[in-house]
Amino acid sequence: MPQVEVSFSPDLYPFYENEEAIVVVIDIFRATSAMCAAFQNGVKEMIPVRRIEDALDYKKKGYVVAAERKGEVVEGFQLGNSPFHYMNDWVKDKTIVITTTNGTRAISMAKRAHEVVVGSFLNASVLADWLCEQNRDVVLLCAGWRGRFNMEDSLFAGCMVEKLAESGNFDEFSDSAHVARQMFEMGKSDMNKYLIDSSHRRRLNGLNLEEDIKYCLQMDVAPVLPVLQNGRLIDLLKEELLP
Ligand code: 3SL
Repeated sequence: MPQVEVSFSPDLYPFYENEEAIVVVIDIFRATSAMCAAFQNGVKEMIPVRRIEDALDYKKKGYVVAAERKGEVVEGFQLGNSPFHYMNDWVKDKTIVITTTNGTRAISMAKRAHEVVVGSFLNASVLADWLCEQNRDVVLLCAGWRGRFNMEDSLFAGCMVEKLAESGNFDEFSDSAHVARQMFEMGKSDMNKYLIDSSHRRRLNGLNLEEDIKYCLQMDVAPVLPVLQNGRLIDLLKEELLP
């Protein structure tokens, strides 16, 4: 039976890299939550890029481009990293290029894996159900903050470990998975309270983004499955429904 590991930071990822595994990229505040919100609101595909320069090249070609650094929209770009930026009709059926501080870096690091999928509390159950059907090793990759551990991504990793363990489809859980699950056990009854002192939360609060935080901590409000195919994220659930 397949195994589950947690990479608590992208800088640890080389130790967990496994080309046969599915990698779940996690950036709860806010990149992967914003991506799920975008697909839930009808975005057709998203092209994650690592550098602002790459984003600028796409912008020159006429693409809609989202760019975030230090929690703020980068000057000269239309969109940033707030889930609320994607909650309007004009994003429907659009291709959106996106670069963020940590989230798109983690996606880019994982691209050699068998499959790369975006995870957040917003799509937790759909994601867990899909992972259970795949019968493959899973690496939960926390985007963290500039290479460092963060609480919110690790908490979500624990949520996934709990769901996968309860399914009975996975039998090997590494130490990293056990620790993440213990965090989720401690925090799940009130995640908002558990994360009250987390560093990125304080950073976002300083930018008056408390509403973003509350939104990102909701369970299953965006049941989508953003999967990386040929450098583009598409919603696999929507694709499967197409005739
Ligand atoms: O690091 C990232 O990719 C972002 O999610 C950071 S922020 O929430 O936009 O500050």
